Amino acid sequence: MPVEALGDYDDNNIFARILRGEIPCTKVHEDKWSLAFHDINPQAPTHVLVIPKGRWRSWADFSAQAPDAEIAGYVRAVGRVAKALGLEVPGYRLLANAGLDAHQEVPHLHIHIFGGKPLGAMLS
Ligand code: IU
Repeated sequence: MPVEALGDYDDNNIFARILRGEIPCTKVHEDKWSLAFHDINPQAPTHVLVIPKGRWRSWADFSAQAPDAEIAGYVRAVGRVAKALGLEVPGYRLLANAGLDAHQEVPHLHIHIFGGKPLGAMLS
């Protein structure tokens, strides 16, 4: 089910639990600001999620309220992960679902990295 209207951050959402090490993940990168791991239900040959370590529900609160250093650290991490996955030259797609209409399911900001095949046009 997609998340409902924005509310308080839920410290028990699945990605918060992954960040605390309570639930395992297949980690591909970790730094001061971010954690990246393979999506459990991949929609492309490479499908990785990059999440910030801060308590942000979605792109909406993160982009408006996160300190500049955290935004820079997280955004740079997404690029580094895509490059480390070997996707920079063939190309890749980034996606961040924010809120109900976008069908955001986990209420902790995550950017999807898709790649590993020609992805075709988006949105219909
Ligand atoms: P969305 O943008 O919130 O719709 O995407 C959530 C993603 O989180 C989705 O691709 C799930 O497969 C993925 N995911 C995961 O990798 N591990 C989990 O334990 C759960 C969801 I729950």
